Amino acid sequence: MIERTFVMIKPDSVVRGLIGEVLSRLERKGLKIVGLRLIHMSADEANSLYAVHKGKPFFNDLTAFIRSAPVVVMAVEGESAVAVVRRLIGSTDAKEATPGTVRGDLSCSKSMNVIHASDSVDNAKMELSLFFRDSDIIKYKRLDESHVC
Ligand code: FUP
Repeated sequence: MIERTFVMIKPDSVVRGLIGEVLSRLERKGLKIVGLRLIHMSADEANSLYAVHKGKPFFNDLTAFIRSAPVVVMAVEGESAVAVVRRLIGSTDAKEATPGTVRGDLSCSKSMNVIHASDSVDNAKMELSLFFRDSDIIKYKRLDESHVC
């Protein structure tokens, strides 16, 4: 089943010059970028994106970090895209993330962990709606679509 998920390249990756590296990993996996913007997240957007963590000890640091530099927000499509991207990015604490994953290869931090991706189809819908209107999503065919999944 083709799914659409929300992916964000976090401020640490942007200021480390890793946008291309992270995008490339998604593209090479066969995932299709159907929405893409470089933004400075507003306080309201940060609070909404991380609403599930409100009240936790790391919430204020998390929202401050996510607004400390630009982020790249993306809509990403592919076969079982939600689970595929989650496996590709690795576990939250990058120290423990499996080598070969984005976090496992590019970070050692639990907070500055390079990338965010939705953990369910429902959360993907909600997170995408914070940053993209339906009309922002671009439909096109990748030439390798019949070969990668
Ligand atoms: P993930 O889905 O892997 O991004 O992880 P969570 O939704 O559990 O956490 C969201 C973000 O909160 C993480 F990417 C980093 C931050 N966080 C901390 O800074 N400390 C924690 O103990 C847990 C999460």
